[in-house]
Amino acid sequence: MKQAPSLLLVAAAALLPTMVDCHTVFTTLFVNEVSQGDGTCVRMSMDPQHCVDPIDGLDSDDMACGVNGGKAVAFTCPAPTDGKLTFEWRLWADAEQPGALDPSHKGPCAVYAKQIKNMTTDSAAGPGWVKLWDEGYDDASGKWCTEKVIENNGLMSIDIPKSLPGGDWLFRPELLALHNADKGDPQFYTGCAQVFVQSDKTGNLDVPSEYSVSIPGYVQADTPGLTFNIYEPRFPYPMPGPKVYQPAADSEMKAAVASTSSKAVQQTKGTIPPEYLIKNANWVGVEVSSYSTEDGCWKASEACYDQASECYDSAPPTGGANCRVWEEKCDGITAACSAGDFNGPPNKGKKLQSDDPAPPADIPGAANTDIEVRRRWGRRGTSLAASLS
Ligand SMILES: [Cu+2]
Repeated sequence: MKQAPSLLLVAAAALLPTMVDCHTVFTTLFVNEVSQGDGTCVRMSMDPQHCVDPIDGLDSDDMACGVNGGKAVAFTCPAPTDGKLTFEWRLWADAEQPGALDPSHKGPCAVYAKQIKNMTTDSAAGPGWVKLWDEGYDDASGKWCTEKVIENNGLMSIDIPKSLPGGDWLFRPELLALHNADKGDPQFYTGCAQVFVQSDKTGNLDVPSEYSVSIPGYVQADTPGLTFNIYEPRFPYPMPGPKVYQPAADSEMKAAVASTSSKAVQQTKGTIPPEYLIKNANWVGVEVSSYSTEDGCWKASEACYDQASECYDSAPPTGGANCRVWEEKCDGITAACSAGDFNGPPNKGKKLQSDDPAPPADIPGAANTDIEVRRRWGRRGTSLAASLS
């Protein structure tokens, strides 16, 4: 009888890592190495239990920007043309535990982008996606792209191509885990960042059809890169999706973008109010109205808690830590009202948050900067090796 419980414990312990360590979620955008804050300008699944799960179904609209990715978040982060975007992947959305991705999850990565006319009404799913960068298996280092992402503490960076017209864009980092691909279960992880590209170029990006795809629809269950057996690999790895969009090498695409106006297009929607006291993902707390009566005091207290509710309601799985900080401010107003201090609010206009949280680790350089070199000499290393042999 002594052995039975311990065997059960061993079995339970063996199950735990696959349940907990398994998946990943894109949580945080950095612009020129500055964190925009967890969840800020990021479309991610709002379900804390399942936000790290892979996309369910290659033909699902969730392939575009993940679960809940069809709905815009309130904020769109500005980024200069030619700026660097960095995407952070986490095993735990709220970083309760460290880690980006389980080492078993080997496979390629990519970043796609789509020009958006209206961030709140345009569909993320559908045509108009271009691939800005991808990487599969690197012969030189013997590493899959996902292994490099793990080494970079979940961070991957790209430069915004200079030729992209200014305005609203969705940037879509993608990881494809192939550990079960040989069993018909390729696992896609994605999400989207809402970015306003500050450029003096205007107009539509009108790329040749070979570069532009629909998501979902750009991969199928029998796409070679999705059935690839990483345990008995036959390289080169066939990268799924369209060719990478390489503006510098394709003059006809540059011509497709009008360069008429002399100054950058101004962002009018999705801006983060500069006067905010604290930010949590896509919510900001702004100071309550000043008051000098008992009635005004209680109204301010209520208005403050209303903002707290909005904060919690809008908080993605990265958490509501700053909602709690805001709630403490409301508690302060309430305490003052109870104590008969009807002139407020206390600490009027005081910032409750330092500007930007520090990055979790050194931010890697943009992965698409050497794309022109790779294109000339063999994009995935393997073709260079083949041409030399
Ligand atoms: Cu997984």
